[in-house]
Amino acid sequence: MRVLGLLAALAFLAGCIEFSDGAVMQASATATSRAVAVAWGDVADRGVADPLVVTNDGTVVRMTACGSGCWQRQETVALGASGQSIAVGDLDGDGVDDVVVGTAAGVTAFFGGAAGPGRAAGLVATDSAEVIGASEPYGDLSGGSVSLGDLDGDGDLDVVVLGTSNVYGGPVPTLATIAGDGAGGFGPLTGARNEYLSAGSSVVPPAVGDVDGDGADEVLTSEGHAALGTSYLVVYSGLTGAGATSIEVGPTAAIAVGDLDGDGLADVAVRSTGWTGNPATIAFDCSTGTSFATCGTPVGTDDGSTATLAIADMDGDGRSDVVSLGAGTLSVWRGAGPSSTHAFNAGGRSTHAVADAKGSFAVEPGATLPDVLVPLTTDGAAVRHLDNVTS
Ligand SMILES: [Ca+2]
Ligand SMILES: [Ca+2]
Ligand SMILES: [Ca+2]
Ligand SMILES: [Ca+2]
Repeated sequence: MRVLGLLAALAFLAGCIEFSDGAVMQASATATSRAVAVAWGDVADRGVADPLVVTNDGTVVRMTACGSGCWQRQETVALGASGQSIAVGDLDGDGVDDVVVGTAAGVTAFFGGAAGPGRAAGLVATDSAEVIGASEPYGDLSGGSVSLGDLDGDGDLDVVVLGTSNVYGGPVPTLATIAGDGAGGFGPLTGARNEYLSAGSSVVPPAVGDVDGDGADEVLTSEGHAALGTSYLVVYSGLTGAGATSIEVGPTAAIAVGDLDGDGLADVAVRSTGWTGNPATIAFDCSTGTSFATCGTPVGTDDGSTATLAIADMDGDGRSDVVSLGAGTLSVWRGAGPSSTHAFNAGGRSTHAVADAKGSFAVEPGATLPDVLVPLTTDGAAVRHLDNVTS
């Protein structure tokens, strides 16, 4: 029995996270339309997270499965400007997913719902609210990146925007934080972090998580000036907006937040595009509550310069895994779990080629074996569905 158990354990550890290529979904009938951002959300209160695709020609499209692996356009909402980013969460407290969409002209929330009197199911243009408008800190802030988290710890989701402002002969990278009131309204955040980042900054989309366990989320950014040739992971307090430089992470980076070591505190995976003479690397840094400590070394590195990152449990074993997309390859570093306090041991790297990948992706929420959506560079706002067939 003991031998069989050991063999079973070895087989488990040696296993890969496997994907099968699902259908390519076309979010637009227009050939020149391109998918620029994707997410999953149960915005129609169906009990199923549907793919949501943001397009460069100003739409957000909800796709639904139509059998035998096909996908159909269920609804299309006009944004009024080129789409750039999307985040999903319940913003009005009705238990149904809502979305925040960033465009070249601003940031708007669309509230999800089932079909009802005078209202279609899902996202509808009339059931929406401007997130940053009149109260916008810096004029015409675009929504290049949007994230949701509870920055002030009051239980309601707040909004983090990394966009651009047309000031000082801009565009200038600008970080802004906006309070959600839990009822679909938005306003100034106590302790807001609103600032221009230096022109020429290398900035990546912020991640949001509670790294110190105080019940309020922090905002984690990677910032650096081209002249420095490097970047720093900066952690901003959601409560006060105060920033602290934590880790030098190399030139430009992608960051993801999640609990790598199982202690309940949000940890961070950071991807650098390469120090001088060195290849691109991913580093795992685990929160100790007051600082970060290196907590594992990934086996192998991807080789893309446009990689994005996520932390999610991809094989349903209850341990966080790290997902990266770069140079047409989706990589998953399977978390083997903590071996000691603040240690994340990657259990090996699984890879899956994704032809024509554009560089971002979205992991299905709530699934034991989450599927992945990858925007493609091809016609008709194409998005590849990757079916998680890990066994
Ligand atoms: Ca809602
Ligand atoms: Ca809040
Ligand atoms: Ca916190
Ligand atoms: Ca896992």
